[in-house]
Amino acid sequence: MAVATVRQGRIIKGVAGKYSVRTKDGEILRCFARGKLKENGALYVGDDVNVEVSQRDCVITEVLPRSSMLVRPYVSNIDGIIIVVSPVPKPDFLLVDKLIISCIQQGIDSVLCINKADMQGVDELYEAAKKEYGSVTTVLVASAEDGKGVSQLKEIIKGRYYCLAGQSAVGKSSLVNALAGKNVMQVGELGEKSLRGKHTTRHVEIIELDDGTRIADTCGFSMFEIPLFDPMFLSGYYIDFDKYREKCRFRGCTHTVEECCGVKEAVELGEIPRERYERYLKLYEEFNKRWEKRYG
Ligand SMILES: Nc1nc2c(ncn2[C@@H]2O[C@H](COP(=O)(O)OP(=O)(O)OP(=O)(O)O)[C@@H](O)[C@H]2O)c(=O)[nH]1
Ligand SMILES: [Mg+2]
Ligand SMILES: [Zn+2]
Repeated sequence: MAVATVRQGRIIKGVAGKYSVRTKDGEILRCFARGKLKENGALYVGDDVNVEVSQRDCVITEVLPRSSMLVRPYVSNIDGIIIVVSPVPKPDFLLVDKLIISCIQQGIDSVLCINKADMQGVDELYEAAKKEYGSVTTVLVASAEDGKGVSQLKEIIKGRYYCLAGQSAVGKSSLVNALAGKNVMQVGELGEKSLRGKHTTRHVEIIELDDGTRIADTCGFSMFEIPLFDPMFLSGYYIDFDKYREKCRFRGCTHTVEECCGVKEAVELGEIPRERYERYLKLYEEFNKRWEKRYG
């Protein structure tokens, strides 16, 4: 009987129960997963894994500890997220808020990329994004179409491992192609009726750039729930609220119904954008409802 050897590598692609694992010396192994690891959600693109290699097949037997992990998109061990929005489809800043919260939770970086700089409406979108997120993350404008901002983005993520995230058809795969300087990912079209995108990318895949940077292209999404925690702690993930917190009268102020709240005062003074604060209230409400129902 053939003896299996154990090799280590990183999952760079996963489609329908088959995984591509890249070993340290650059070989790509086509693998299946063993037993429990077959279950949905047990393996992530980006996972470092042990693979049993025999003459017959390659089987992933073990996942090594992860440094970070996201459920939307489904990736692990990333250093940061490139959050992509564009004038069309219509940007969803609540989704951006949630992605930034995920980054802070996971202790990873974020960059907000306004794509389709060649389109109308991008200046207004940049102004709005800069106002809302300028003190929270890096905001930059790019165009996968004409290359604007692509080298700046490449510089920000240089030598690290980032994933792209955002709605369908904002141009994530197009940006991957622009960053790679060649067409590695398939690009879709805008759905004519809804302008909501067609979900062209249906799997997660890691692309390695010529400077060693790695990026994961991911599937577009518009709905996403952050894993639940006590809503009391939600505002802690709004780092732009930090400097106003000390003016709150109550310790543990949630900045919702309390009197004498530094955050609410900052909203009134226009120092915290009202739209961002109102989305915070909405998310707080959502969390509260889920929290109350947490035991079923
Ligand atoms: N005008 C303009 N169009 C762009 C730009 N980048 C992407 N697009 C177009 O936007 C559409 C969607 O692009 P994709 O790259 O497939 O979008 P995606 O975010 O990967 O979409 P999913 O895979 O469905 O999540 C395509 O028609 C692209 O040609 C850009 O910078 N400018
Ligand atoms: Mg795509
Ligand atoms: Zn407060």
